[in-house]
Amino acid sequence: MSSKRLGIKTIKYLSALVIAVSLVLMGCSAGDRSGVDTKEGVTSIIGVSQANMREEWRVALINELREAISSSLDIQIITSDATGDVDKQIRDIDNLIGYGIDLLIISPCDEKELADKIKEVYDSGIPVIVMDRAVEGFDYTLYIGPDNEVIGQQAGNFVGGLLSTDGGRVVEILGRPASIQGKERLLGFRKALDEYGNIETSKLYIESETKDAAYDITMQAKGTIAEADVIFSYSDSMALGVCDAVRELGLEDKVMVVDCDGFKGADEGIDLVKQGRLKATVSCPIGGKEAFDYALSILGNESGVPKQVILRSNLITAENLEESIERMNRQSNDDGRTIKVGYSQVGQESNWRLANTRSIESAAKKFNIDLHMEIADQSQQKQFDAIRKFIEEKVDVIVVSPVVETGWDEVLWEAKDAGIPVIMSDRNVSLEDPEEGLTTTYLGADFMEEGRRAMRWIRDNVPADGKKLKIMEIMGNEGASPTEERGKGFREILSENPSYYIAYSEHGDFTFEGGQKVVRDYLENNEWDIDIIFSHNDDMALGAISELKEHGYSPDKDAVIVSVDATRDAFEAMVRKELSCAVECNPIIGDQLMKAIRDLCGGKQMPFRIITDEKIYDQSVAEDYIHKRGY
Ligand code: GYE
Repeated sequence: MSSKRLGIKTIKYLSALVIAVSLVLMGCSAGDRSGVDTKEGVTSIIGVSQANMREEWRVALINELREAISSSLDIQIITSDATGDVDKQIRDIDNLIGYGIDLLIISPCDEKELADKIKEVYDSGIPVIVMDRAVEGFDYTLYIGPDNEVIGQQAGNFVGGLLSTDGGRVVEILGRPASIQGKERLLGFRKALDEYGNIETSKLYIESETKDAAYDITMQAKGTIAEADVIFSYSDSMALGVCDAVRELGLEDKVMVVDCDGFKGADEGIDLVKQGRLKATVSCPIGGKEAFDYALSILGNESGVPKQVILRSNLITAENLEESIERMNRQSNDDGRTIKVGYSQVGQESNWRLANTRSIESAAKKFNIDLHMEIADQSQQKQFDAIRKFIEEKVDVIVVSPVVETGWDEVLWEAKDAGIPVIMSDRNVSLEDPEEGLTTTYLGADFMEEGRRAMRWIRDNVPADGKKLKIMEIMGNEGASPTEERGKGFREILSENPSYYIAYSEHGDFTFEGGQKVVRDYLENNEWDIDIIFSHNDDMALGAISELKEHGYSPDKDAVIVSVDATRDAFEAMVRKELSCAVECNPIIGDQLMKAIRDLCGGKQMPFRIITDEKIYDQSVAEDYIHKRGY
């Protein structure tokens, strides 16, 4: 199969050239600090581009950053307020760069409009932490923010629970159009409410998501409001307008109001719950302290900085108000004591897994963790047995890398009843009721994105030339989250590219032998007519390569082979021109995991998810990187 492939190196070189030229032309070259009145001893300047300073929580973000930085004499921040204007935010960013900042923290006015600018800064070599609203793609250093759909689900679950016995009427107050985060919260709210029967919903639309607009619409809709049991609004500012109108209408004792945001200011979510005017609020975590901590790690070139940190939101009611406030303000007070951890590891099925185990074992020593690891040889029953053993041993924390996604509720309830927190590492689980808090956090990769990257590389580097190219998919073990999600991500991009299709798809269970068997079985019943192999991991790809050569075929010529993991063996196969492309899935997550465990035991609230940073490599760059590979 001949193909005129533009490798990643060529694309990167061209884009870097364009960036460099544009930065110079736009006078946006890395600035000097002559314009900045830096304090004595300042070694790094962090630029903060805030979308606006009109919304309380954005002011709170700046205050959290300032408070965090106040203890660091060698760091200075320069903040800018875009006043909600995209063009001004772009100018603000150029000005901050002109001051010679070493790192940019940005909360974008509009994540779509700012995506190119953020990429431009990131590509220029200045680290970028994006907050609150994630831009499309991954062209930034780190994203820290909430999961707005989960925030809506938490509100929906609460309202559903309120009305589950006798049913009821729910009125939604929403913007027309709703903001991005509003849409995501409504999606989660409705998904959760749909789980409850006998609840009627109606919608009141407002032109702007403000207190006054919410007040006006609530007053105008007096009849509807008088019939309602619950009014839902997805922001504190709208909720205040609703609460004022409900009070004006004399309906406070009849109608409950539930919202999202849960900010700490006067007449904001937490205060309104305290006043008894909100039945519940779901907090939207701000993340200023987390952003600063990670900024220090990035400026210090520390390894293991994740790609995304999805902060945890909490349902706050009058009943749990004090505890919620205490938990939100609690910082990790890690006393350095030895922490006993029970780790249930999937198995030893691949080089990736062996590297993952080594990373966890070495990190445990670094972080004073007493690690008890049990290898399950890809058996879920063995994992159940290990978890029950850890419970008996009264470990402080249980960590699980689950062989499959489902079937974990019972044993996780046993851990919860024993008061032992459970962290999901590398792979995640699918629980019957995710609300129950059976797992504390998930630390691992975005497998969907890995699948998308594989198919995007094929689309961009394996031209169909008018033909329909046949793909063989070699999948991991059935039911494992990397198998399910890599397959989904791959198919998402495949569906946009009709010149390619999956002609054959079989499980290879992430092992070398499994990859060999898939190719052998195919050849027993078919002539080799596959154009592309997409393998869910390197071991199966290398097994497929071995089998093809056994049958006299030439990998990369008789089939372009794309794999996931990017282990050293994969790089060697790319240097040999046998493997074409390797999508990275980083197993070296030991340090991040042990830091999360120490934070957890120190009392700090864990994020929902910590997603690792990953790249993609092909033959054009394999020689450049092979000597730098950590696994
Ligand atoms: O891709 C594979 C290992 O769970 C991400 O499991 C991990 C996968 C990895 O066997 O090599």
